[in-house]
Amino acid sequence: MPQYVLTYFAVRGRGETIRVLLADQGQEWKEIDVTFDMWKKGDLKATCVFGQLPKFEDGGFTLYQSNAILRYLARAHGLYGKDDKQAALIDMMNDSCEDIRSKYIRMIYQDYENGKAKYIENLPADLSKFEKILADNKGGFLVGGQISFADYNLLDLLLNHQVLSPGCLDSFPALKSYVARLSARPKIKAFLESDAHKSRPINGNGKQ
Ligand code: GTS
Repeated sequence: MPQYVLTYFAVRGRGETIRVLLADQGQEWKEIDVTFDMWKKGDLKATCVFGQLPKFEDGGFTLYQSNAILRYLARAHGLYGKDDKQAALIDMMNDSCEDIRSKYIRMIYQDYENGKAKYIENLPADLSKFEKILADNKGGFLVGGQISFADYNLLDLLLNHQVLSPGCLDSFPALKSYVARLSARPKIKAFLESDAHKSRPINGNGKQ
């Protein structure tokens, strides 16, 4: 039985970057899908340090907060750059991914009907920053020449945004080829084609 266990709702949500990272690193993990009915009972919530999921276990060690989980896995699997300066830059990239993810989640859960069009209109302002970063880095990743946890985060975000607004990368060639290249990594490709990925909706309210 794998010692990694991810407990989360049966959605991609904040769990999917963790899943893509684990898949690409050839790791096995167990999923515990929490239904909204189970969650509403409150027993599990009461045991979660911040009352939220995802929860991640590595043997007897338990972690919450999706970005802390990513960082933990990054340290374990060499996904945190080659030195402290690269690690700091990777943190910076991941924090910017988190800024976009927070905005996206707010729109999806609180303002989809009224806010979607405006959100899409404003999207190029955020995407253009990452376009420049990737166009400037000949290493092919956000930082340096090897994949980091921030790359998995950006990939998941870009895939979700291509569902939200299918042409959103058309004027960003570096982002477009980055998504194609990362999605074609054999283990990521297999994961993206799996039922484990396809059967989970992106978000818990069915909006995408
Ligand atoms: N900062 C946290 C993280 O990154 O893990 C946010 C976690 C969070 O918002 N979890 C939501 C939750 O547990 C689910 S989701 O937004 O990730 O889909 N909601 C249920 C609740 O009772 O708050």
